[in-house]
Amino acid sequence: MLLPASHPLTAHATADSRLVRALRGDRPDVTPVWFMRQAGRSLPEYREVRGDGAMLDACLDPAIASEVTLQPVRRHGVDAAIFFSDIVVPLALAGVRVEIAPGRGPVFADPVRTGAAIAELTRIDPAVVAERAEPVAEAVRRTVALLADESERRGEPLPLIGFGGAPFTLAAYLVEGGPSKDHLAARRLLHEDPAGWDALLAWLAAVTGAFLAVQVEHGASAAQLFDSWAGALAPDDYRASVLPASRAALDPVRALQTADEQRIPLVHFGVGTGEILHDLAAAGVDAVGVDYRVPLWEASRRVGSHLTLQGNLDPALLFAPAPVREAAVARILRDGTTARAHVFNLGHGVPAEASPDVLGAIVDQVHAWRP
Ligand code: 1CP
Repeated sequence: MLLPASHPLTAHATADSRLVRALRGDRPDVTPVWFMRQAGRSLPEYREVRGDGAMLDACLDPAIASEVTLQPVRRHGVDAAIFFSDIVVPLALAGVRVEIAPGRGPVFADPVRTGAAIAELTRIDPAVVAERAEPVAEAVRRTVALLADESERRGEPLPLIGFGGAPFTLAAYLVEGGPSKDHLAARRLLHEDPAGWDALLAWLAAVTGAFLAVQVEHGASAAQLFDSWAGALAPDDYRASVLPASRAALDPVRALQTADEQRIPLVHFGVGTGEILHDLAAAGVDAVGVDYRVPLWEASRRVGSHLTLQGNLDPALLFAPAPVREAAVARILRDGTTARAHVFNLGHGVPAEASPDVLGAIVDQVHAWRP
């Protein structure tokens, strides 16, 4: 499908942004940097805008979602915004009963653990996600307009990153009914009812794929698939029972093309995925997000030289003395030169307790660095 000529990759020159260039394999003079979970939790201005309302209501309020998305861009000077939303938003749009419990995460009223529950869920047509996604579309449009103003002020194009949860990570919550440590309920279902599992993952792929596509159609210039908990799987199980659904989740974005025939850069990230980095790459993406457990030089060897790497400062280092943190950032920048291109990030999300000043200092250090 052809995107309108007003899409930022064409109209706002986000194709020339440091982030999009690096994701496509270029090495801009300045290494791009953004932080997973940069919006929200760690910022006092977020807590002010959010108030006491429910998290999912905030995600579906275009004024709140767009403002919160911009906050870290203004404060830290990062090279991209990531859309303020949550991986379970498309499930809520599909009519699944889900809430985000404060301090806990997504909680489902009706865990999906049996063949009957899977059959009932998958009767919902994933097309309803796109039909009900107007608040998401409007939030993206507003965000892109705010980013255009901010780009003008900074003299640097600023892309919006859209995102979605990968089918396995969504299943890890949906089958368990909420957050869990080892995602045993989902891993058990995979082996207990392989046919039901495949049906569930195919449905989740369609739902999250629709959510990703809406964000890109309305102005996101890149998209990241978060398979946060894929590291809990044995590599053979990941390849046989999960990877095909993750690839399918990205298909709706892969099918999009800008008016000047550009594809949308795709990133695939998971935690504890050292053993399956090569498989994450095989989902058909431009970049692989690496957590902090594997140094980038080793990740380059595992992924191959045809992809960009994103990562991978241990979030715990945000609390280290400045010289220790600076040495770690410098090492990651050096290790990043072993990949075809590098996008600096943390190895997982910004912890709620992180100091905003430390994030700003990291942005300055990355921007000042030259290979
Ligand atoms: O009220 C609040 O502020 C709730 C905290 C919160 C926020 C700010 C949650 C609950 N989600 C979010 C926003 C969010 N979630 C974003 C946009 C903000 C940004 O990145 O800057 C994104 C990208 C996510 C994605 C997300 N949600 C992931 C994948 C990334 C990751 O951290 O691994 C996952 C696993 C979730 C589930 C989730 N949502 C919220 C929490 C606390 C959790 C994790 C629960 C758990 O530990 O299992």
